[in-house]
Amino acid sequence: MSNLEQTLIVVKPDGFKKGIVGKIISRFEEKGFQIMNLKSFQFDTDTARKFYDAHKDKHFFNELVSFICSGKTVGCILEGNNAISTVRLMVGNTKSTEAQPGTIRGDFGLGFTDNIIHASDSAESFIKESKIIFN
Ligand code: FUP
Repeated sequence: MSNLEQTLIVVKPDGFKKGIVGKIISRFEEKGFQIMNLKSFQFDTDTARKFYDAHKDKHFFNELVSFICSGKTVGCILEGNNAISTVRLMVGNTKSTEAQPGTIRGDFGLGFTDNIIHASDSAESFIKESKIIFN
């Protein structure tokens, strides 16, 4: 049984600066996901605060907002079977140092706030986040 879903990924400024946008998106294509929308852009503070609204009361909120605004990013809507949970598996643990080799965070970085990629964690997050990025 297939469970067709869409999800959003954002390659963060560290991933963009490293020049691995193509490699990251390739992994999702090779897995079988289709690219439904793709956009290169830079967050402004207001948009970033909305995007990370779920974390607004956390001690790391300002650092998170300032990091995501620090350079260009690429947003991408992916579609495929179980997209939300499968893409999260491919992304790996939030702390890159603890992310399994073979995952994107496990293979491409060592950071925590600067952990290469964001991926929606639920259907509700996907709707909210994709509206913010793709209007
Ligand atoms: P994830 O869903 O894996 O991206 O992680 P979370 O939603 O838990 O966290 C959102 C972002 O906040 C992550 F990219 C990492 C960052 N973060 C910090 O910078 N410090 C913390 O203590 C926790 C999370």
